[in-house]
This record gives sequence, C-alpha cells and structure tokens, in this order.
Amino acid sequence: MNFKFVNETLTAAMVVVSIPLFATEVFAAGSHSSSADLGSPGIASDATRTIEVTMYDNYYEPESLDVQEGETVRFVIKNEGDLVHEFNIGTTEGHAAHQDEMMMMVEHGVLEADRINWTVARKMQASMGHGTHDDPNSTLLEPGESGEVIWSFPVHATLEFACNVPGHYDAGMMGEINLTH
Ligand SMILES: [Cu+2]
Repeated sequence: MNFKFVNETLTAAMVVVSIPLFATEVFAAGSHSSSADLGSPGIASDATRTIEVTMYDNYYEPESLDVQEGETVRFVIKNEGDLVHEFNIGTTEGHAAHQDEMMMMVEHGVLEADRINWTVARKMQASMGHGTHDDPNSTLLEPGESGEVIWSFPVHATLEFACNVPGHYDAGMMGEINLTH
C-alpha cells in the first residue's frame, strides 16, 4: 500500500462520512426537529393554569403530568428532599445528554449532593460559558427551595420531566408528560 493509495482511501472515507452528516442537517431543518418538538419558554400571562410539583429523594409528586396540546403551563416546583433535585422538561435523548453535563458539574464541584456551589458555578460559567444552569425548561433546586418553569407545549411531542442529577434519573426520578387533545 503506497502513500497515494492511503491518501485516496482516507479522502473517500471522509466523503462517505460527510454525506450522512449533511443529510441529517437537512432532515433536521426540514422537519423542525428538536427545539420545536420540545416547545418553548412561556410567559405567565399565557399560562392556563399552575401545576405544583414536589420533588423528593428520588421521585416526583405527581408521578406523571397531563397537559393539553399547545398549552402554556406554569409549574411551581418545590424540593422537599434532602438532596439537590431538578425539574427539567425534555426528550429522553435530551435528558441523557443533560446527564452528561451534570456529571461534569459534579466533577467541577459545582454540584454537591445537597447544595449548589454558586462560587464554582460562576467561575465555570465565566471560563466555559456554562455552569450556572439557567435553561428556561428547567429549575435546579437545593433542599427546601422553590422554583418556577413556565412552558409552552408543542402539539406533537414525546416529552418527559426528569431530574438529571447523576443517578437520579436511573433511580426513577422521571415522569411522562401526556399531551392530550
Ligand atoms: Cu434528583
């Protein structure tokens, strides 16, 4: 095998790889995928109702949520557990990706079992562009804290609410969001 052959093989391989990537991008743009399927941040005046969700170690009350298609809901979240918990609206895949991010927050010392280290969080935010965890589809709460998420749901989606603090999702801290007519 001479160098020229290797070089051509590599080039061919790169072309093969780049085609499916391009196809995926086109498909995503054409189908209004991830962000549209998730819904969007809502405003309080559009909310049809308030749903209270209480977080314990490691489960939610209620266990699942029924929401109308296209409804804007104000969620008031209370952490009654002894650990830090999160209420996060997303897809199964989105939650899995988010769990990796939160593992990084644990490794950087941002996230401790029962508290959020905001000093480290702000340093991480400044140096890496993320770390303070202020996505509009989620609230991350220390024991005893309350938070709010106002969310405008899409018409078609498969969504769940979940806690992505490492280990909590796998312990069962997630629930289905049933979109109804
Ligand atoms: Cu949790």
